[in-house]
Parts: sequence; structure tokens; C-alpha cells
Amino acid sequence: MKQRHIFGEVFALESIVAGVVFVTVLAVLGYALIRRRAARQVTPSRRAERPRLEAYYVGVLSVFAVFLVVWTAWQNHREHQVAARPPVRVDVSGFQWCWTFAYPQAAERRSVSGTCRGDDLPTLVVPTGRPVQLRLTSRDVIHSLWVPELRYKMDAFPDHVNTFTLTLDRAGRWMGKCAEFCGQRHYTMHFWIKAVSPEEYDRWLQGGSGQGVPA
Ligand SMILES: [Cu+2]
Repeated sequence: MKQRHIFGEVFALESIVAGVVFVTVLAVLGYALIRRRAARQVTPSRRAERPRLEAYYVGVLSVFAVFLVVWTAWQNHREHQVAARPPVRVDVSGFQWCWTFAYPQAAERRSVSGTCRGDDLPTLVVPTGRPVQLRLTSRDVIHSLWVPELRYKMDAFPDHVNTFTLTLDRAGRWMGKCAEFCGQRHYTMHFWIKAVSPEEYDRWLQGGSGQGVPA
């Protein structure tokens, strides 16, 4: 859930900065329109340039821009920190028009897939409290794995693997979607991500292909 927290912080701070800039610009514009109306016989300035004033506002805007870039990059780094413990690995493949989740660490290689038709949605099962590394790729066109509730999103490219480590601190089930338009049935590309206790996860992982998703 760390990503959701970081996302919340970034969104809140950027909204505040954008709000302050918007209100300042509006106030200056309002002042210029109302207090310096032509009807009041205000003589227009004869100066064509105000280099010092321009330098000030370029400087102020540059400080905002540099701060936002550096701060966002730092938060992005926090979000993608590599876990100290060896993570649980899941190989995720997007395809037209569904997902496959494969577990290479299982004694007998497991994989979960679905058709994304009707209720046949695949479930990405993960343990709570352990870092989970998703290795994301695509079999055909570009897709994007997105879990809106948890603020996870990453693109899936053919012939390329993107990795993303997440840790879920509580059990639950959330809906995931494809966030990149990928063709006719893109809108059906839903899946579930389900976090269960580590014991339940281990039991499920070693349980063989016949075993369904933990209840
Ligand atoms: Cu799609």
C-alpha cells in the first residue's frame, strides 16, 4: 500500500502548488483588469520591456519547475525501491484480450490465465507483507496493467520486461484493468488481484494446477 500513500502525497502537493500558481495568476490578472482600466485615465507605460521583472518571474517559475521535477523523481525512486528480502516473483503477460500470471518459484510451475469473457477473469494471487516483484511484458501489442484502487500502473510492452515491486500490507481483493487501448475487446481486460496470508499463499502455490484461487 506504500505506493498509494506516496501517490496521495505527490497528488496533494502538486495540487497545492498548481492551486497557488492559479490563484496568483488570477489575482494579478484581476488587478490589471479592474484597477488599471482605461476609463480611469491611467496613462499607459511607455516602456516596452521590463527585463528585471521578467527575470524575476522566470526565476520563480524555474524554482517551482525544478522543485517539482526533482521531488517527483525522488518520490518515484521511493516507489520503486528494491526490496531487501528476495521478492516473490510473478511473470505477468498481457495479450489480446486478457492476462496470464505465472509463478516461476513454484516447485511445479504455476500459471493462472483467463479469457476475460464474462466472469472468467484471472486472479493474481499474492501474499501480504512480502515484496512481490511483477515482471511485466506483452505477447502482442502494448497493454497497461492498472489497479486503480491501489494506484499501481505500468505499461506492458512486447519484447521488453518492466519490473515493479509492490507490498500489500492487508488481505483483500481489488479489480485491475488494462489502461492502454489495445483493440476491439480492450474494455474486457479485467482481472483480480488478491492478497492472502503468506501461509495461505504458500499452500496455494504448492497446491498444484488443479487448485483454484484461495477463498
Ligand atoms: Cu487494453
